[in-house]
Amino acid sequence: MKIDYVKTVCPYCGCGCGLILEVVDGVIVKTRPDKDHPVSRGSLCIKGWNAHEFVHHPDRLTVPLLKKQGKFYEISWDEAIDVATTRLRQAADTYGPDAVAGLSSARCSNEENYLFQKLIRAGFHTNNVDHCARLCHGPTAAAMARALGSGAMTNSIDDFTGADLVIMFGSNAAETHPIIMGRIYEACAKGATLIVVDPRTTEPAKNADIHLPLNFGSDIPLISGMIGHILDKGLADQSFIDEQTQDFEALKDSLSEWPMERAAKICGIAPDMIEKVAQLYAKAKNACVVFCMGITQHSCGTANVHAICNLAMLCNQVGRPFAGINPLRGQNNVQGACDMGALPNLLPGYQDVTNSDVRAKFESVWKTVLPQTPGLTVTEVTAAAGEKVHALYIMAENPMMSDPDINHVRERLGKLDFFMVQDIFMTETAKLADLVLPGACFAEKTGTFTNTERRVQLLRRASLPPGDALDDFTILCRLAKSLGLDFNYKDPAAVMDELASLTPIYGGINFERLESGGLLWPCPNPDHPGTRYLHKGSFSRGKGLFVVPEYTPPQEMPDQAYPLTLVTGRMFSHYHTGTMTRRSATLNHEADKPFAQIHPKDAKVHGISQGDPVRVSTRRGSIVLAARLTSDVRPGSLFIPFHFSEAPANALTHEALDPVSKIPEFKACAAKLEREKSK
Ligand SMILES: Nc1nc2c(c(=O)[nH]1)N[C@H]1C(S)=C(S)[C@@H](COP(=O)(O)OP(=O)(O)OC[C@H]3O[C@@H](n4cnc5c(=O)[nH]c(N)nc54)[C@H](O)[C@@H]3O)O[C@H]1N2
Ligand SMILES: Nc1nc2c(c(=O)[nH]1)N[C@H]1C(S)=C(S)[C@@H](COP(=O)(O)OP(=O)(O)OC[C@H]3O[C@@H](n4cnc5c(=O)[nH]c(N)nc54)[C@H](O)[C@@H]3O)O[C@H]1N2
Ligand code: SF4
Ligand SMILES: [Mo]
Repeated sequence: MKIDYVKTVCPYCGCGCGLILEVVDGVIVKTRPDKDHPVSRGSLCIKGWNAHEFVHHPDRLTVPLLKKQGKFYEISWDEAIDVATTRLRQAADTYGPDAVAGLSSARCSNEENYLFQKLIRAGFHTNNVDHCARLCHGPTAAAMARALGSGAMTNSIDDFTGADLVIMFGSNAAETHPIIMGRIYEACAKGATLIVVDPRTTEPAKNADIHLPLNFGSDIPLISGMIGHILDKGLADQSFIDEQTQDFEALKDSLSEWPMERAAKICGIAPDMIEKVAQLYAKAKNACVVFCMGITQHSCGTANVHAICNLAMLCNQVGRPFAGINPLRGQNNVQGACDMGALPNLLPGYQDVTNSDVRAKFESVWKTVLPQTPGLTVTEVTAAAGEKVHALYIMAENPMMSDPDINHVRERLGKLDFFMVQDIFMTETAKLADLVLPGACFAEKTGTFTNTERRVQLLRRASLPPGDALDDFTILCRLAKSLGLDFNYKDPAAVMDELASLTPIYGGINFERLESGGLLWPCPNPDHPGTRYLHKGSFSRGKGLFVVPEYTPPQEMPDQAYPLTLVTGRMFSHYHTGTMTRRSATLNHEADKPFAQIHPKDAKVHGISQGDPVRVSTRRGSIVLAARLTSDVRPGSLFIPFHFSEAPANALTHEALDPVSKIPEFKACAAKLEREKSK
């Protein structure tokens, strides 16, 4: 019997915890925490403790599959690569380069993301490449890059422990970033004040010093009320504003629109409470803002993030250890997928595709001519299926569960000439594909992930992929070579060397340096120790930019026919579209059925008791699930996690988009509730 212990990184959330996989004769039998890991320090959440459970699941895809007359047939890799090459080329030859689009993945490694966007850009001369960050922190990237010069967390995870005040907007980190929540509680134990802004009474809200249960989508009125009060009381840091920022006057002028009574009325929080929180934030020695999907997944998501940046700059609570603006990045490698340029307007390292010097640099190394106009976003790609886009390649995303209004998505994907999906399971999306390629999971590959604090970390292979499945790096190299590209990389380390040579923020990173705990970018050269916090002394863009946020309420408000507000989101033991966690016996045991959180008052109106089957409907669709009565949701609202394919929340959501970042409004639409009659 051979036993190995392999150190690697958790495949779920952006905390990026360290795992030790115990491997007996090639089979992973256990996951343990890594006590030496700088982020998780010997802890893990329930998903991390059970991260191995889906790996050897019998449902894993093991052979390439080709659909003929509606049925899948097993084929060889040679044939699969041949079909992919021919059909993708055919679409480009018939309709032009932009007829091809690719969705890359925040679940895959940096090296795989780098290769994916290079394959799409160099192979087809289109910038139609994007990934799920669009559905997540797209507004953060747009607003923080504009206001500060970088869309990343300005602090590192350890910084939370030194803050005097933490204010969390729309983040349920106890369930979604549990190890980071632990650090925030560590600060509280040392006396820090915790303020939670969330319409629901989440676990962080229950443990907070102050919970502001604001109305849905009303963060701009709340923050505007706070900013007005801070100015009235002379608590703004005027010398910081004068020296380090610009356009403050415009923001100041815009406040005439937000007298306290109006702000308070729209957000539903009493004026004295808004004033109290404003004073606490402005007077704190070091305050960290944390925010997540409650801020971004709105049709005014980008404006919401601008409001947060304004507040922090006004009070000089950014650019120091323990003080800053911190979007908690969701997926294990969503920071990395963005860093790698899996985005339609940016090449690796946030270098603009429209800049000819930037293109020239990549063209000389990639030996190609790059397209200069930005491509389509995730939400635009599906909308253009069958019109502008005729062939689509998805690596490790499951839009038939994660995009808004999936009935519409299904219809559109059906219009493609050619659709290929590379996944580890036969997902709801893969079922619609013409060609399905079996990839390998985190435990079966080497490479790097970049966590939410910009920490680049090594993944190490613990077991082999099942059957004929191949790791995504190998699949991408085979496909690229077949397309005539020069993808002769010896291994993922060689990809990192190329990307580091072209991407200044990763310039000093290589696999050897990552052996001991990882490096936080920017890390521009091989002697650089990495960067703990951003915007030291001045903002990355020069002066911090105040931008007046335009407030727009949610696009679909409750009315007579659909009187409730539906909020969708997450729960502790499951992850996203459930492909992995719902195949983990332990995690599924925690929650094996879809449910809706309903306030007892609303339940009473409809004669609903705990556990009853209920039907939730919107103008898009309708699902049946169990009632979970709780006063954690406000009367007049419902909360449904989107992890359950038997009652997919995205059958209900709508496609209202934030005009700047194109993120859908997952956090609010109008719904109705009925008790489902027993059959
Ligand atoms: N267990 C688990 N962890 C995960 C994930 C998972 O699927 N499962 N996914 C990962 C990913 S990719 C992401 S992006 C993160 C997301 O992590 P979070 O953003 O923390 O999770 P959500 O449940 O989407 O939403 C957070 C909160 O926003 C609140 N909210 C809704 N509307 C508003 C509003 O108008 N204003 C304010 N202030 N708050 C509002 C909701 O009530 C909810 O409690 O989690 C990551 N971690
Ligand atoms: N209603 C509603 N919808 C939402 C949200 C919400 O709050 N509410 N949140 C949105 C957010 S923030 C996000 S980030 C998205 C997430 O949306 P998705 O990215 O579509 O969701 P995942 O389930 O993470 O899908 C990842 C896929 O990759 C596969 N996979 C995992 N690892 C590997 C690998 O190494 N190789 C390969 N080839 N495949 C792999 C998994 O099996 C899975 O099918 O959902 C969005 N959708
Ligand atoms: S907190 Fe996130 S990274 Fe850490 S073990 Fe849990 S899911 Fe994995
Ligand atoms: Mo996300």
